[in-house]
Amino acid sequence: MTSTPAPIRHNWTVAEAQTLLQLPFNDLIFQAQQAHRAHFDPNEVQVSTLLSIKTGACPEDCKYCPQSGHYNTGLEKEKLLAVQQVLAEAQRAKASGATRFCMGAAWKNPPAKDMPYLIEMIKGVRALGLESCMTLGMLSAEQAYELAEAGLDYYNHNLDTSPEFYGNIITTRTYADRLDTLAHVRAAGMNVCSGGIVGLGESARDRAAMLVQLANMPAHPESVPINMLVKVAGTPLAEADDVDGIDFVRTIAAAKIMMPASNIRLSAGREQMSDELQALAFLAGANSIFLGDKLLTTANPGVNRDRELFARLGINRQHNWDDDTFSPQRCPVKAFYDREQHNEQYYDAMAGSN
Ligand code: SAM
Ligand code: DTB
Ligand code: SF4
Repeated sequence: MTSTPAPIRHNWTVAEAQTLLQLPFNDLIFQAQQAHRAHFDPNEVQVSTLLSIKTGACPEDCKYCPQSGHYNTGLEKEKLLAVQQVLAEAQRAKASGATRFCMGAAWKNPPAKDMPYLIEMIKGVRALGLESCMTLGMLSAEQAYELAEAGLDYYNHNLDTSPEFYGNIITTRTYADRLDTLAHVRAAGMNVCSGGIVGLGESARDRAAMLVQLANMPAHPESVPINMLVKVAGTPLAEADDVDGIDFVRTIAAAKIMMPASNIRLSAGREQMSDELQALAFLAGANSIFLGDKLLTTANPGVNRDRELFARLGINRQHNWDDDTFSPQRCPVKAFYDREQHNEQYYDAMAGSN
């Protein structure tokens, strides 16, 4: 923490957010990085792993989603996974370096008959020493309390886009429904994870308006996923225009300036991004990712690519530096250090004062 935090605001206007998005890029990134450093270690990135615990045949019609039963995406449907199967995946995620395990289900809302299994999953994940997160669709106030009571740390429920553009993307559940679920999650005492998607065909004003909705909540979501649309064949958005990478990074930077104490997650879409674009997103204040070769149903960069990227950027060095996966080929800086340590001409300035 190197700079004094600006006060946390809950009174952003859409015009202000639009102004942020239009700043000269260098000014925007500098402001975002300053906001970030006031609250976080700039070289630390939180790592979560996702698992789809119930896949496909969703009654909702979200136009971006491969799991909606309204579109034919060729996805293999799966009923709710057995608790032991979920916990085996959680164990694997922990071994790969994740600290949070996020379980997603393609439901309108969780069926009452499945609540006991969900509760067992939460308890099992926490017993492994992982934070727990779920995204199960809409929740009633009672369901939110039941999940919180079981120990659920985070609930993810995205606003996805602006209130004005929302009806172009989803017709089976309203914006107000989403805000209600988020209020139930907050009232039950869980951490809120809520963000949206860039690339749905929305305007810059819509991106600004979505960020204002998130930033003007009585408390900012602790976690704000910013997804880049993953275009899936069979969905109505399969042929959507590509998102400009710089505009995507601008959205992350504005989110960070408006919600400086929140973790901004560089979420879906990383598989299609260059390492350089991801590095810019981290510079803009993104400090959380999903690790593992799959998101819910689509591809994510593998663990090795991410470890290599983290090594190149010096991210989470203290967690991973001694890991075997940092081979000399993958991490030239470490290779140089290892080699030069045995060279008597080499002076290691980091090693101390003598
Ligand atoms: N069914 C639950 C719900 O909608 O609340 C939880 C799972 S849903 C897949 C979680 C979020 O993933 C969505 O709100 C959306 O923001 C994101 N998402 C889904 N499909 C996506 C895609 N193709 N590209 C980017 N993000 C996507
Ligand atoms: C979020 O905002 N993104 C994640 C998580 N929350 C649940 C999901 C991304 C899903 C991408 C499409 C898929 O893999 O099915
Ligand atoms: Fe269902 Fe969630 Fe996909 Fe919408 S985003 S179709 S609610 S799984």
